[in-house]
This record gives sequence, structure tokens and C-alpha cells, in this order.
Amino acid sequence: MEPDALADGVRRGDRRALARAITLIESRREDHRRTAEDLLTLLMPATGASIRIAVSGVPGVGKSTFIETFGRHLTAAGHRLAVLAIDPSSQRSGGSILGDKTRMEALSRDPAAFVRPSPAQGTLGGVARRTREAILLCEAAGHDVVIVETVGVGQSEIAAAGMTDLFLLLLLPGAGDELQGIKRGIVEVADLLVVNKADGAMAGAANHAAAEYRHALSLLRSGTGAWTPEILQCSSVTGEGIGKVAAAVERYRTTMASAIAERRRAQARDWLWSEIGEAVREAMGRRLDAASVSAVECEVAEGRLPGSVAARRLVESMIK
Ligand SMILES: Nc1nc2c(ncn2[C@@H]2O[C@H](COP(=O)(O)OP(=O)(O)O)[C@@H](O)[C@H]2O)c(=O)[nH]1
Ligand SMILES: [Mg+2]
Repeated sequence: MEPDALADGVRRGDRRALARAITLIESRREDHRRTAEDLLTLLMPATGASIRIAVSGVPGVGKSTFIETFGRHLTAAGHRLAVLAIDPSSQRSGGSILGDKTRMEALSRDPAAFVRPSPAQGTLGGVARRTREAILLCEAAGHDVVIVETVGVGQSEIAAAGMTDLFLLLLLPGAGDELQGIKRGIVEVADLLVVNKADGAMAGAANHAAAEYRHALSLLRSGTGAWTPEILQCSSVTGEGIGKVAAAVERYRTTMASAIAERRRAQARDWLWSEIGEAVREAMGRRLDAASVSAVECEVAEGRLPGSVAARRLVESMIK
């Protein structure tokens, strides 16, 4: 595959080129990896011009339904949207996230939207790595909003927060249970909290939950920053309140422009160092003799050698 031709296709906004480019970065083949790196380097100048949004919340809160409705709202307003997922377990759990075509059907057919299911295999680290690169490809293809859906489990939320500008947490009506989220620390990192399913019989409970969250957050936060997290309500089924969520995202994007830029710089530096960590690990796997590594591993497992000391010895023996 020629990286130049593929880069041209991506820049033109050709969906098939974008899909192929993402398949390329997800590949584990050594030669594919090289081409993927050339491609990403070529496309770097065309990246960055989007708002990157993480959409999180417990399974069943309505993330996929919300993204579909919110996404349709955005494309109707002239935006070009890309939806990616961080879901290392999508294969095993039956692909409830984006593989569920019935749920994002309209969005998948929308010419202004690009919906990409989660990479089929991999550890969270591997999936997160590829998702980060996929964000860049989507931006190069002209998508000005990129949404990353998480599975709503701690680790994937942290990974998503580390690659996005805005963390949108969906909550269920029924504040009692959901206030537990505050203990998990996730409510505290959210920039926007949206009580979903504010419709029908749940409308009252949603109102109540929103008030509870407002109160709880006012106790938690000092509110000295440029942005005070907003608590909104919506129905992803009727579409009510979705416009207000979009308006809040836009407010965030404009008031936080310089904070977002700083956040991205910090994220990029973290990315560099996590890739260095990965690269060292991979190099060690290739260079060190397996028998001596497993001997050291055994020493550590049996409690005869501290992990820190063993790690330093192995790294130093590789560098030599
Ligand atoms: N009444 C109502 N049901 C919703 C709403 N949003 C999602 N649901 C339903 O909640 C269930 C879980 O939704 P889904 O989007 O798959 O949740 P996810 O696991 O967070 O992605 C589905 O049956 C949806 O139809 C909403 O705003 N109102
Ligand atoms: Mg889902």
C-alpha cells in the first residue's frame, strides 16, 4: 500500500480511504506498521481541527442511543462527525457497543458521519493506542467532531479521558444509585454531566437526579477554573434537550480553547512516553534471551527479588 495515495484519499474525505487507513493502523504486521507510521506522519499537518469528546457512563445508560441522536443533531447543523470506540472486550461481550447496527443505523447511513466499531482484538493499551491514531486520521479526513464511546468501565474511561478535550458523562435518572459515581471519581473529571432518559415516567426522576448532582458537585468543586461543569438533562429517544447539550459543548469549545490546547500538549507528551514504554517492552521481548528473562521472572514471582530491582537489571542488560 502506498502511503501517499492513501493520505490523499483521506485528505479528500474519501470514506473508503479513511476506513482503509484505520484498518492499516490497527494491523499488527510489521510492514503495515511502517506504512501506518508514514501515513500518520504525512497527515499530521491536517490534524487537530476538531473537538474530541469522550462519551461515558455505565452500560445501559444510553451511550450509543445518545451518540446517534446527538450525532444526527450535529450533522444536521453542518458538522462532520466521526464515532470511535474504546472497547477491548467488544468481541467477547457480543459487540454491544458499536457493532450494534440497529442502534447507530441512521448515523451509519448519514454521509456526514463516519462510524467505526472498536478494533476487534487487543488489550486496552493496544486498543487505546490505535484509537488515538484513528482520531488523527478522522481529523485529517475533515471530521470536526470526534466522539469516543467508552464501555463505561474504569480503565476505558481513563484511556478515553487521556485522548479527548471534553469528558461527557451520561447518568441515569435515579440519583441514589448514580451518586456512587462520585465515589468512583469519574463525576469529578467530567466536564459535562447529562442525565439521560429524561422522558415519560422517568422525567421527574431525571429532574430530581439533576438537582442532586448539582448539589453534590457544588460541594465537591471549588469552582475556580474557567469552566464550571454543567448538569443537563436529555432524552436520546425523543431528542429533547439534545440541542442544549450541543450548545454546552460549543460553549466549552470556545471558552476553553487555550485550556484545550494545553491539555492536548500534555496528552501528546504522555502519549510519547507511553509509546516509549511500549517500544522498550517490545524491544526487550525481541532482544533478551527468553530463558534468562523467565529465570528473573521466577525470582520475582517467588519473592526472592524485588520487581523494581529485577526490572532495572533487565533494562540495563538490554541497553548494554
Ligand atoms: N426511555 C429512554 N430509553 C433510552 C434512552 N436512551 C437509551 N435508552 C434505552 O436504554 C437502553 C440502553 O441503551 P444503549 O444506547 O445501548 O446504552 P449503552 O450501553 O450505554 O450504549 C436501550 O434499550 C435504549 O433504547 C432515553 O433517552 N430514553
Ligand atoms: Mg453502547
